[in-house]
Amino acid sequence: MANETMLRIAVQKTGRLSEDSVQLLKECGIDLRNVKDRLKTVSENFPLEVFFLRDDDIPEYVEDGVADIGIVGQNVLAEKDRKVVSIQELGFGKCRLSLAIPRSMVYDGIQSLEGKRIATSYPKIVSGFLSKHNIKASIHEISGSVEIAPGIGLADVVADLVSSGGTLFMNGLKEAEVILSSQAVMISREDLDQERKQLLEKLLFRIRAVKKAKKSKYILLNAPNDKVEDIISLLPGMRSPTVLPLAEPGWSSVHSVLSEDEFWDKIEQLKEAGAEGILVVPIEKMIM
Ligand code: PRT
Ligand code: ZN
Repeated sequence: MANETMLRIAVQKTGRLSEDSVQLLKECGIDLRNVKDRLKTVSENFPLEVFFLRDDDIPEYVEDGVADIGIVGQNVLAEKDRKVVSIQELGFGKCRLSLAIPRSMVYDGIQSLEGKRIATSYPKIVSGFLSKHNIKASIHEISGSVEIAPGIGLADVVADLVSSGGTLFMNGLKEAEVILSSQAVMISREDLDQERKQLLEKLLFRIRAVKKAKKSKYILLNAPNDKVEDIISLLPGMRSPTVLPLAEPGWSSVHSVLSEDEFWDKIEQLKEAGAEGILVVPIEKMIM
C-alpha cells in the first residue's frame, strides 16, 4: 500500500471511548493489529491509518488536518468549539453534563444558581448555559475530581459528566439540571478532498450497517398455515416477511427482522397469534 491515499482517523488512546472506538472499526471489517501501546497503526485491509490521542486533542487535530476524521464525545466537541463537522452519532460513550448541588442545598430551579461558585472542567459550555438563562455565577475551572470541590469548600456546586450518578451520590451531591446530553460522534475536517471523502463514505456505510444490525434481531418461528396471515400482519421484515413450507403438511416457517424496541411486545403478540418454536438470533450487518 505504498502510495495509496489513506484516511486518517484519531481515536482516544486510553479511556472510556478507546475500546468501543476500536471495536467499532473492527466490526466494520477493518483489521487493526498492534493497537496496544502504539501512537498509530495502519489497517492491513482498508486504507485507514489510526492515531491514538488524548480525547481533548482530537477536535484540534482534525481541524488542523493532522487527522481527517475522529471519534470524540459531544461534550468535548462542544467545549473545544473547533471548526469540524459532526457527521454521525455512534451510540456509545453516553453521558450527560449536569449541574449538581449538595443534597442539603435548597433548589428552586435555575435561579438558585445566581451568585454561586461553580466548579467544572467545561467552562465554555457552562458559561453559555448560564448566559442563556441570564444567571450570574462564577466559574472555577478544574481539570479533574470536580465532584470533591463542594466538600473542600472550593465551590458551591459543580457541573460534571454523569452516567450512573454513583460518583455524585458518593460525594453527597444530586443532579439539578442537565446542561448537555452526550455520546461519541464521528467528526470530520471541513475540507476533505474527494478521494478521502469517498473513503469516509465507505466507512460510514459500514458503520451504519453495523449500528442498524445492533438494533435488530432476526426472528424465525413456526405456525399452522391458517395462522400465518395473522402472524405476518404483526411482522415488518426488511421488505416483507419470508414464509416457507415446513416438511410437516399444514405448517409454515416465518422469518423476519424485529427492532429491539418493539421486541418483547411483539413476541407476546406472536405467541398469542399461534406462533411456536420462536428463535431469535443476532444480526451482524444490515444493508438496506
Ligand atoms: O486521557 P484522556 O484525556 O483521553 O481521557 P479523559 O480522562 O479526559 O476522558 P475519559 O476517558 O474519562 O472520558 C472520555 C469520554 O467518555 C468523555 O469525554 C465522555 O464523552 C465519555 N463519558 C461517558 C464519560 C462518562 N461517561 C463518565 N461517566 N466521561 C467521564 N465520566 C466520569 C465523570 O467525569 C465522573 O467522574 O465518570 C464519573 C461519573 O460516572 P458515574 O457513573 O459515577 O455517574
Ligand atoms: Zn480528556
